[in-house]
Amino acid sequence: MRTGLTGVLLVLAALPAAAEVRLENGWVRAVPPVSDTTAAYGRIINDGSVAVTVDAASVDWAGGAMLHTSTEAEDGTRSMRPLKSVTVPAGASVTLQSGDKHLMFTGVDRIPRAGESVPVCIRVNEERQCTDLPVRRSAPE
Ligand SMILES: [Cu+2]
Repeated sequence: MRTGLTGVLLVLAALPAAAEVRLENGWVRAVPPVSDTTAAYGRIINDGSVAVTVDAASVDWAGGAMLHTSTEAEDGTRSMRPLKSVTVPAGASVTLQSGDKHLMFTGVDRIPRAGESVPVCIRVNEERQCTDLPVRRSAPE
């Protein structure tokens, strides 16, 4: 019995655990209520020993959630485009920030207000990971 349990624990330990991935300083931007899109930012940290891929996002308070990146053309105009995935190497991090990679939410039914917190899920190595993020007007210091 005891040996069996140890075996199971060893197998679990060998899996690339999504729990080793965390979002530091995550936040959702508070936007005017006339808007129906907003974005989330933060630093995805991979404390594990294998690279992880984030390839989807989902929330229950918006029609769409996706990974986006923002690029600046030579004439200074900015545009956003969907990103298929973001890979975070083992022991490294990727920062989602304004003007760069971010989580984009479209078709938001009710724009979350500053001071609230809303659940945001990302798919890390095929596994959904959810966390409550604070809604703020600007990035945390
Ligand atoms: Cu975007």
